[in-house]
Amino acid sequence: MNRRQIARALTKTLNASVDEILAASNEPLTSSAVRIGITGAPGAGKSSTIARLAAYRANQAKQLAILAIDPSSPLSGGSILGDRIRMDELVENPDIYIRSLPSRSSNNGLCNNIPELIDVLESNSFSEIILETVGVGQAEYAIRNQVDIVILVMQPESGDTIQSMKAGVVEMADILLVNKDDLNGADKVCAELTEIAARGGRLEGWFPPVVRMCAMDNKGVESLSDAIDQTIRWQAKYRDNELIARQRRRYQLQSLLERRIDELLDEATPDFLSTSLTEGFRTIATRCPVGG
Ligand SMILES: Nc1nc2c(ncn2[C@@H]2O[C@H](COP(=O)(O)OP(=O)(O)O)[C@@H](O)[C@H]2O)c(=O)[nH]1
Ligand SMILES: [Mg+2]
Repeated sequence: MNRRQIARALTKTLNASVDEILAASNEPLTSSAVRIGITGAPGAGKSSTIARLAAYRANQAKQLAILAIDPSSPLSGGSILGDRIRMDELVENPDIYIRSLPSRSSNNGLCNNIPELIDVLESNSFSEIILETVGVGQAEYAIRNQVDIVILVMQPESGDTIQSMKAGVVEMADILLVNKDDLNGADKVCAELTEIAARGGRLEGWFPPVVRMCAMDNKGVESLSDAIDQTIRWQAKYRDNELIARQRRRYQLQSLLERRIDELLDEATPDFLSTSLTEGFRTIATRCPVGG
């Protein structure tokens, strides 16, 4: 992999306007990259888990790209788990590419142009792409459309974690991961999650496995990796890929249109914002087209 070239392409895409994205868009790629989204509350252990998982899967002749959409992610530098996992180990791994992205300009916990950033990675023939997202707000819902496998990371600490999670967050995961298995309360969380998983996941017929892990001591990574392989096999057999492609396109269109409207509203004068609602709406709508 040519890291410098990938980094440059990602930066260009990250900063691209709607116009530039459209001008650069190609026909859908026929990529076989598996997209894995890792979500969960801050501190649950997403970054630590990714570090273990990436090292493990890179060992199986895979090339992995990691996008950490979390400004506080230690994946961008320094060390995770104190000094237990030196980030250098990952950074120096020839089969792993890591990039940390700001989430500043977005209101859903994802940054702009995520679908296009993933395209950049897919065209660089990674076998797997891992997205770490700040587990707040709408991020969980937004990544669902962009990844094949959603892994929700939870930790035992508070007994009421699951109850207090927004309805639907647990239900949309493909794999439920209980990290920090070394702490008290892991059994309880697992039992609760197993109950939820028995109702079925977001894809009909799929029952999310509940996996226990201790990223700190590098325990359970094999089970997590197996659960991922199991999910991949199941999806290859039963998932409606055309439906998935349409859902992704819909999300992509929606986010580009939202951005375009933002661009136009940013340019609007105070006068414009004092006109009637109907007139304002029509004016913005007719200005939406970009380019030639
Ligand atoms: N006890 C314990 N702590 C862990 C484990 N995994 C991660 N941590 C700690 O949990 C904190 C948050 O981890 P991090 O991976 O940054 O979580 P993120 O915010 O979800 O990405 C860090 O202080 C880690 O050292 C674990 O298996 N057991
Ligand atoms: Mg993190």
